[in-house]
Amino acid sequence: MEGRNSVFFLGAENSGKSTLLRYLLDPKHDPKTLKTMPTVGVSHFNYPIEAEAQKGEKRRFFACGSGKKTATNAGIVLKELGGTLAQNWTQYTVGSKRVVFLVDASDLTRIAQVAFHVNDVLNALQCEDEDEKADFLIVYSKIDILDPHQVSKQISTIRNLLRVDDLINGNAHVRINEAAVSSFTAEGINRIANWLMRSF
Ligand SMILES: Nc1nc2c(ncn2[C@@H]2O[C@H](COP(=O)(O)OP(=O)(O)OP(=O)(O)O)[C@@H](O)[C@H]2O)c(=O)[nH]1
Ligand SMILES: [Mg+2]
Repeated sequence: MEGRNSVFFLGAENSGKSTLLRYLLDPKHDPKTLKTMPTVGVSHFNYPIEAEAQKGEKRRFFACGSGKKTATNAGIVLKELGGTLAQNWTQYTVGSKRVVFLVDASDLTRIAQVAFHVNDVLNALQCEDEDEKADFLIVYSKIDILDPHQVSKQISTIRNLLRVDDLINGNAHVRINEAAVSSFTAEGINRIANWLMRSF
């Protein structure tokens, strides 16, 4: 099975995956000055979650599936699948248990395509153990581009177009969470870091 301690980051081209990952890995870096190139294929990043965990509550890693939970000391691997790979995302994520899906909140032009891929990826998520759920985090990215007064309205529009409430109700095998984020202002970034810790 594809990476027990791995999390896939997906989203259309330009949705902000590489920028978010760089920020999560090194918050000292100013994302505004960071130049990213479109990701070709898959990028792997090691996330030092143990160090994070030591700051707060103690966490351990558990492998999902075998019925018996196993602690491991390994960190987690964050894997970005470039937007150009969209047609093949599920070949990578099938059977995986953790996905972060970025939706550019400032760009509704590709929302129909995004909705298609969200459904596709959700259907491919599963856990070997029927009692365990997979985790899927929808990230509404680049909220700094929006007028602050319009953020919740825009997110509500995107939620309706993606039918997020139906997805939550219709996918009993997946725990779906949401976060509105800007990698430029760091707004919402903690939600992602906390989700990463919680989902292991
Ligand atoms: N304003 C703003 N721009 C952002 C944010 N995150 C990323 N960007 C910009 O969006 C562009 C694309 O960002 P990337 O992180 O490379 O996008 P990606 O999703 O990795 O794209 P692919 O690898 O091609 O699939 C870059 O110019 C970033 O600087 C954000 O939170 N706010
Ligand atoms: Mg990228």
